[in-house]
Order: sequence, then C-alpha cells, then structure tokens
Amino acid sequence: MSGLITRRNFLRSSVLAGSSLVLAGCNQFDFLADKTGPGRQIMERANVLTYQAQRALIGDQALAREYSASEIRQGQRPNGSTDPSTPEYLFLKAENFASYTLKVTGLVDRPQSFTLDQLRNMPARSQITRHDCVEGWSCIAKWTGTQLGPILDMAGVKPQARYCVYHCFDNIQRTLTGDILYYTSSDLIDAYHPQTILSYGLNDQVLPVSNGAPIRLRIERALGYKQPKYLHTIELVDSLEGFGKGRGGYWEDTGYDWYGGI
Ligand SMILES: Nc1nc2c(c(=O)[nH]1)N[C@H]1C(S)=C(S)[C@@H](COP(=O)(O)O)O[C@H]1N2
Ligand SMILES: [Mo]
Repeated sequence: MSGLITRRNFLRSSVLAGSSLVLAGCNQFDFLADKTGPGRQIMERANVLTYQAQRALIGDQALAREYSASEIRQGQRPNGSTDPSTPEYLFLKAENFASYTLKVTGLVDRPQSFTLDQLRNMPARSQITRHDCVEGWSCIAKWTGTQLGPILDMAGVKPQARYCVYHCFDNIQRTLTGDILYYTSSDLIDAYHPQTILSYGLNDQVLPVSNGAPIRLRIERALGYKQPKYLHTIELVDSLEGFGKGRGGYWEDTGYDWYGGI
C-alpha cells in the first residue's frame, strides 16, 4: 500500500464525523443557520479538523485522483444555476462572450484583465477528475483550462493576501432587497495548486452555459460548491469579512463548511 493511501485512510478515519456531516445533503444544513447552536459548533470543529488534517497529512500540493477517459460515464450533470438571467450575463452570452474579461483585483501589485482568447492561448492543462456534490451525486469529467497560479503571479499577489474570493455572474437567489450573486473563496494553497484551473473546456467541447461558460474554476480537492461557475473576478483579500455573511461563500453563508475538502 502506498504512503498516500495510508495517509488517506488515516485522514478518513480521523475526520469521519466531518465527512459524514458534509455529505449529508444540502438542505439538511439549514439548522446550522443558528451560528451559536450545537450543530454549528460541531460543523466548525469538523471544518477546522478537515482543513488541518488535509494540510498536515496529505501535504499542500498532493494531487486529486485523475481518471481515464473510459471512466467518463455521462455528461457533467448541471446543478445550481444553469442559465443565469442577470442583464450583464445575458449580454455576454448573446455575443458569445466576445467582450468577456476575467479580472484579478484586490491585494495585487498589478490588477489584471484577461479576454477569453488570452486565457485560451495560455498553456493548457486537461484533467479527468471526479466532481462530488454534497447532494450525494458524483460525475467524472474532463476539464481543460489554464492554471490559476501563473495568472496570480502576473498580477503579483501582495504578501498580506490570504484568500481568493471568486465572484460569479449568476443570481443564485432573489430576495426583496435584491439579487444574491454566487461567490466562494479559497486559500492561496488551493489557488496555486497545480490542478486548479480556469476551465473553458468540458469533455473536449467548449464549456456549455449550463456548466459555467465561459470560465469556471476547478479546485479538484474540494466539493462541488467550491467550483465556481460563471466566474468574472478573482479578488485577493486578507479577510472574508464584508462578503455576504462573512463565511466565504454563498453556500458557506448558509452553513456549509468553508474548506469543503473531499
Ligand atoms: N456560479 C455558480 N457556481 C456554482 C454553483 C452555482 O449555482 N453558481 N453551484 C455549485 C454546486 S453546488 C455544484 S455541485 C456545481 C455544479 O457544477 P455543474 O453544473 O458543472 O455540475 O457548481 C457549483 N458552482
Ligand atoms: Mo453541489
């Protein structure tokens, strides 16, 4: 048995409580909206433990498992927002994303803006990985894109930056006070991970709208909700306060754990 598998087994047993909570299903987390309740505290502990255990035992740059093409059994099942209706997105979709840009802002020396053509002409990486949604389903799919790390280096991440916040076009929820736009976040280790790619291709086709066109990030060691679709801005920050409810993402604000490791 390889060292990796041994460490993984150890990780599994050491965070069992956390994993089963995380996989229990989306809507079952609503009770955690009470931030002081016992459920929240269990979740917080599981989150911290998963994060620390993965970082300590698997190592910062361990790769997520990659699969062979024969293991792709079906298309990537679209979930969450599948056809955003914000005016900005509808405009871009109508012109086939010709004036789309991905922006890198916040705690950087040189804010950047990339067109789709520029991103597609950067060194490409393809990886066949398994996407695990907390609702209890998985899909193996081939993702093609360019690594996020070199993009961040072009912007020059300032030393005080600790997280990337990923801002998306879609209004995942409409409320009386306005639309809530999807967002999530990661630390810089996941942002610089070699399998973290800005993907524009899915199963050898152009990434379709239902799966996040024109750009969706893949963070392969994390659960589905940490894979932001319809990405338009990556903001480098030193704190997650001030975004949504301050827990680092749309689903995280409802009680899902922030790290969301698999
Ligand atoms: N912008 C955005 N990103 C998102 C979501 C969403 O609703 N909006 N849903 C998340 C969830 S819960 C999952 S499981 C995956 C679904 O990705 P897919 O539609 O490509 O399968 O996207 C994630 N990223
Ligand atoms: Mo999901």
